[in-house]
Amino acid sequence: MGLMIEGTYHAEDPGPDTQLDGEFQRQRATIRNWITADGPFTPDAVRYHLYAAWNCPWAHRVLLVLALKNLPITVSYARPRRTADGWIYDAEGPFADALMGVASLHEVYARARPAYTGRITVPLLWDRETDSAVSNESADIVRMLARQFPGGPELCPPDLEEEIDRWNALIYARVNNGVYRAGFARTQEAYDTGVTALFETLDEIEARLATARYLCGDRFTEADLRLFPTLARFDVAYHYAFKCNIRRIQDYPHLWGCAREIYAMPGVAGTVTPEIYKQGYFSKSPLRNPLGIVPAGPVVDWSGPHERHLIG
Ligand SMILES: N[C@@H](CCC(=O)N[C@@H](CS)C(=O)NCC(=O)O)C(=O)O
Repeated sequence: MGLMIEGTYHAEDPGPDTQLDGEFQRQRATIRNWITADGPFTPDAVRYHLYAAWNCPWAHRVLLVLALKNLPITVSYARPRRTADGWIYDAEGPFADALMGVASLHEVYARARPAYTGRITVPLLWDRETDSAVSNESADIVRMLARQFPGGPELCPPDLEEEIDRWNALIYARVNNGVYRAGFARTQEAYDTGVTALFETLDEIEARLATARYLCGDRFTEADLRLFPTLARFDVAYHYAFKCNIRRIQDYPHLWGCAREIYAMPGVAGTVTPEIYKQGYFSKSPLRNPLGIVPAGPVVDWSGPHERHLIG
């Protein structure tokens, strides 16, 4: 995987963005348009196409919204293992790009922004009508789809917005991105900081979910949705590949119950792909897994009663 500089793709791997103190810092997304009733990007689902990857947790947030709201937005899934060309597509099959037929995602970025500088990331929401990119920031995409399209649970009710944003900020920094802070750390200190914050926050969420059915009370919201992709990958991937191994999610009764309740919601199971998570997270990486060998286990059983209706 490489980097695009002023519209030209450079295949050299810049590695994860790491500060001098060895701590991982995720780059900010720069394509930040919104879908609004007055346009130019109007809430008409058939206009849009999503560039995603099954293993990417940020793309997973968006896939969850599409599933829960049953939105007819089409999706191209990149191959789970990135190459020197970054996220790539086959000519046909489940990892083909049916919209443009590109071989790699950087071609789509070049079409969207001929002078683009930055990383080539999924998710990327594309508008067929104007032949342009709407957004490559999953937090924005989730919020705009939640707010601008009808159907499914009300993910961000105005009266809970402040509380949702509070949970989102905490969970993004210490859990969603927290696993990467542990996994991509280049010093013992940076790892210790990341892993400690991660498990402190999981403990805090566990305590919350012991007395409330969902993070914000009795309604399932965007905050729970954004927690889910990390829970879904944790025991099969982060626990091993990112050394997030103080506990597993299955060791937390309430977090695990919450994960299974969300898994059982309509359409969600179809977005969870543990074998692909392993392919992605155990890709060949000079720092973390030089031989690229994918472990056989563990098997995580998502079935079984979650009993979350008994809480709160
Ligand atoms: N801010 C972005 C982050 C997306 C992101 O970092 N995606 C990763 C995959 S999990 C990616 O495509 N990385 C490619 C790279 O950094 O070169 C979002 O949340 O939408």
